[in-house]
Amino acid sequence: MNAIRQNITVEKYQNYRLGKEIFPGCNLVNLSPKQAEELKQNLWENGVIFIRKQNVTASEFVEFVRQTFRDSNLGYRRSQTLDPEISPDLQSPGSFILGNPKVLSQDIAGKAAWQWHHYKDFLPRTEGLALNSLYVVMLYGVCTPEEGMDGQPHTTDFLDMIQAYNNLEPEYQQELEQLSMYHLAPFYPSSEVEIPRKLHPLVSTHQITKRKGLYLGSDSSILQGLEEQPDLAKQYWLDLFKKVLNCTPVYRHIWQPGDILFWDNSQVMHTGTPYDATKYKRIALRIGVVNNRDDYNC
Ligand SMILES: O=C(O)CCC(=O)C(=O)O
Ligand SMILES: [Fe+2]
Repeated sequence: MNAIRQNITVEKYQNYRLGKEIFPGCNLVNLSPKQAEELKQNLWENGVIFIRKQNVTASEFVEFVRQTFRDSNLGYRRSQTLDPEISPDLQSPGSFILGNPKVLSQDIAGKAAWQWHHYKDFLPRTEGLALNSLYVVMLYGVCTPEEGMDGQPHTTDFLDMIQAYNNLEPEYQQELEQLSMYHLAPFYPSSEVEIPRKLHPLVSTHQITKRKGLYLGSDSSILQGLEEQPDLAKQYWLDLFKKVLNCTPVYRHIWQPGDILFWDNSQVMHTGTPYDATKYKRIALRIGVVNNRDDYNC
C-alpha cells in the first residue's frame, strides 16, 4: 500500500472540491445551531472541510459533535478511565487520541490508518445500520509533527470517490454498477469474535446529495462471488483501487496545530501518513459519528 502512495505528489494533484476552510476566526464552542447546519452543508458538498486555530478541550469537542450530529451512542463507546499520564483536557468518552501523546517513541496509536480506506468503523458491526449511513470522522490536531517521513509537510490524504466514479468510462461504470462487495471495519482485529461482513453495492448513491460514487471499503473488502478465493479478491481490490488512484486527484491536508478536519466517509477514502515519532509528537483527537439528523435539505 505504501508503494501506491509514494507516487502522489502535491504538485501533480490539487483537488478543488475537497478541503474547504470554513468559518475563519470562529470558536467551535460558540457556533450557533444555524452555523452547525451550515458546517454540515459544506461537509456534504465538499467531502472534506476544516476549521483552523481551535483551542478546545476533548469534552468541548465531544459536546459540539453530539449537538451537531445527534449521535446518541457517542460517549458510550470508550472506557471512562482517565489515563493519569495524559492531560484530562485531552480525554473524554467518545473521543480517541491518535499519535504518541506521552513520549517520543515509535509506539503510535492509529498507525493502522496509514493505508487507504473508507472508515465506517463500527457500521459493519452494528445491526440495523446500513453501510450507506452518513459516517463522519473529525480529527483535531492538537500537536502536529513538523514534517512527514518524506520530509514534506505532514498530511492526511483524501480521494474523491464521486469524481473517481465520474472519471470512469460509461461502459465500465455500468459494469461496476452490477457489483457488490462484502465489508468489515478496516482494522477489526481478526482474533475477536467473527463478525458477519456487510454487503454493499460498489457504486453507491450519497444519501443527501444523491451523487453516485465508488464505495471500496479497504483492501480487506471482498467482491461478491470471490468469497472463497481470498487471493483473487485481494488482487481485484488492489487493481481497481490502483486504477482509481491513477485517475483521481488527491487532496492532501497539510496539518497546522489547532486544525479540526471533518470528512464524509460516504464520498471520500483517506489515509494517514507516516512521521518520525522518535522526533516529533502528534496528538490528534478523533471522533467518529453517524449523522442522525434528518432535517437537512440540500
Ligand atoms: O492519522 C490520520 O491522519 C488518519 C486517521 C484516520 O484514518 C482515522 O482517524 O480514521
Ligand atoms: Fe481512517
